Amino acid sequence: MESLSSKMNQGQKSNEKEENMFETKSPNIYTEIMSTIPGRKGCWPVDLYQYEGFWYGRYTIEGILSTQDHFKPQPNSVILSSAPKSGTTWLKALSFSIMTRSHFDESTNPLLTKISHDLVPFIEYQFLSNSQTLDLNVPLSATHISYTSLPKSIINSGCKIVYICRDPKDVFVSLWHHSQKSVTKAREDLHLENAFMYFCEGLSSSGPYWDHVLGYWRASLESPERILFLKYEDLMNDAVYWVKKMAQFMGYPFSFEEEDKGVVQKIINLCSFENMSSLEVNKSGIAEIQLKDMVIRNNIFFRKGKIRDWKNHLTVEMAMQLDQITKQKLNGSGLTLHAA
Ligand code: PAP
Repeated sequence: MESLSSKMNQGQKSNEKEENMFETKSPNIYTEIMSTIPGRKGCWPVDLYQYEGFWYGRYTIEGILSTQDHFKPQPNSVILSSAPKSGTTWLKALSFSIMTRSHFDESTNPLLTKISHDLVPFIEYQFLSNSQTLDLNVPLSATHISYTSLPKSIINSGCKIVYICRDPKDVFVSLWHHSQKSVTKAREDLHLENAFMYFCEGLSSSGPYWDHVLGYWRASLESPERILFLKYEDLMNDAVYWVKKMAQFMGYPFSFEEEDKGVVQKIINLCSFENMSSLEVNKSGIAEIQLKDMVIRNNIFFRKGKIRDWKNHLTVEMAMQLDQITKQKLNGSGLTLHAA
């Protein structure tokens, strides 16, 4: 980790072959397979295709196929997983800060000049992006892939997974806003009511949302030492407890001395929505990682960062309908997904 700071600052990528997690970077061979996969066009800004029971954009599926064939985690890798709009950007920032805190403080952290998505790559997009290798000095990566479609190498390696979920009502509202300023083609004509219908049907990126959550929930019950299951709302309500829990789980526990010095709170403050969304890089920056030459503006990942913003967008009937689906889907699982 000695070279981490200079590498981050210079934006260099390692050339050492053994550091390359991937054997190849060519998703083109999967294009043919895509033609056999059922799709639903014209709903969201990105047309969705169903793969192993979950809906994804076409490039995501090509990335998943390639990842399933080639991804090789390091034994100490930590994979951050979520369905979109559940708290991914925040989880990446917190995890990165926890792991690298002996190298950076709150005034030197690379998060001050890079969005967390550029520091913690998605494994399924790595093959599609312009970058050749991952900087593996920080053994962190992320994914929106469902538990059942994760590369076997992740399951078999026993590397740790941190999963985050969120009240589906807030996920939906966040997703809908995202669709209005999408990285591909904004869908200003996508009315909230129509998007709501698709979401309830399970038709959303990495959806059905509930199935995505349940896959990781059940796996976390079976292997709690391997999968830490978090809720956005818990993290918001008691960040100190959950950040300490994350650090412990990831193998980077805070020492008493660090706790006395307020390191936990400093990380929480650094990664807070208020701080992150006020940084120039996140207000007007463009993500370095490029997917098929799409230009991704960092500010699309920062909107309100609040619990229960759904109250400003959903009718009482819509909220009840979504809660009813959530109740039915999670019935008997021991999991609840409401903001307390
Ligand atoms: P992604 O899966 O596409 O990367 P993700 O980060 O999961 O997106 O979701 C974005 C949501 O997280 C936004 O929620 P909102 O639309 O309800 O506001 C965004 O504002 C919120 N978010 C981003 N960063 C933070 C943060 N540091 N703390 C809390 N919430 C955050």
